[in-house]
Amino acid sequence: MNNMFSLDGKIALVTGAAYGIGLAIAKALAGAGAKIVFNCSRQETVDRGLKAYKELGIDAKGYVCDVTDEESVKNMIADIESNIGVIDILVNNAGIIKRIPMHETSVEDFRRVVDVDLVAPYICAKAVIPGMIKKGHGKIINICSMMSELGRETVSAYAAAKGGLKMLTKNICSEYGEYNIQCNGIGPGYIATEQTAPLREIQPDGSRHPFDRFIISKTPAGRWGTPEDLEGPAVFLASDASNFVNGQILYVDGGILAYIGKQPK
Ligand code: NAP
Ligand code: GCO
Repeated sequence: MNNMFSLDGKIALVTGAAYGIGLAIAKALAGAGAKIVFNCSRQETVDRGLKAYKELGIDAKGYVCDVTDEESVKNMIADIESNIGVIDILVNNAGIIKRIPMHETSVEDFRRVVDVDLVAPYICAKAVIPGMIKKGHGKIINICSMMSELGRETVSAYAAAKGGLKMLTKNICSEYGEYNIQCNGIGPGYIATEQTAPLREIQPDGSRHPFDRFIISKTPAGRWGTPEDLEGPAVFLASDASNFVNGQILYVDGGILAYIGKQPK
């Protein structure tokens, strides 16, 4: 039974995996046997990641590479292929968010979010697919969001990108399923990471942030998720256990998307 979740001998590239969700996913893939490669756009973040992997006893290789820069991504993939091996698993995790009312968002800011959260997963998938086709199999996991399904004030670019990423996932499945490549998404709910820290800040009077209380009331599990909540789903989607699962988004949200919300008292 355990064997179907084994990633022994597999090579996994997890983008933006220095901390938070990416680090937890990479840690889980390493625990199942995979060799971990990750990248961030800045050296200081790569160094932070290398320190975290060392503390976890994981021998990971880190690259400085901006995922929106196609040349840089191609060079990184070529280097991985010649020095480590052909990538079996790509996790498109690197992402950014800008919380600005849409009518005040500059076109530059909107484009940057779409570039990192949607165009970059296309660039990275495009770069690994030829190797996966030659190897005869591949797993691509796109980190989507609640905003792949829902909107809310101030996150128009992020919602547009993550909604697009859901459809890119289905299209990669449609185009490359015949090559034994499975492309699925993970849609994390509200996860306690640095990206969401401003939404959980304790108020000057010591009370919880209104958004924090709002999310807990919207989540049947009654809590924020943790990066570790994503570990099992990631191993499942990276392993042979999911070989006939393709084009799906697995929402790991404590039930948010299933729930209409509490009735007012
Ligand atoms: P995060 O703060 O969004 O971390 C992002 C990581 O991506 C950092 O290591 C960052 O390093 C890297 N990165 C950003 N832009 C990059 C670029 N252009 N090229 C390469 N690397 C880049 O962490 P997180 O909260 O764990 O989120 C991870 C993913 O999950 C994101 O896609 C996010 O949208 C998604 N997500 C998060 C939540 C949540 O509640 N936290 C929920 C759903 C989905 P550098 O700054 O050095 O580049
Ligand atoms: C926000 C949040 C979200 C989450 C996540 C939800 O401001 O609403 O940052 O977008 O990070 O993606 O799944």
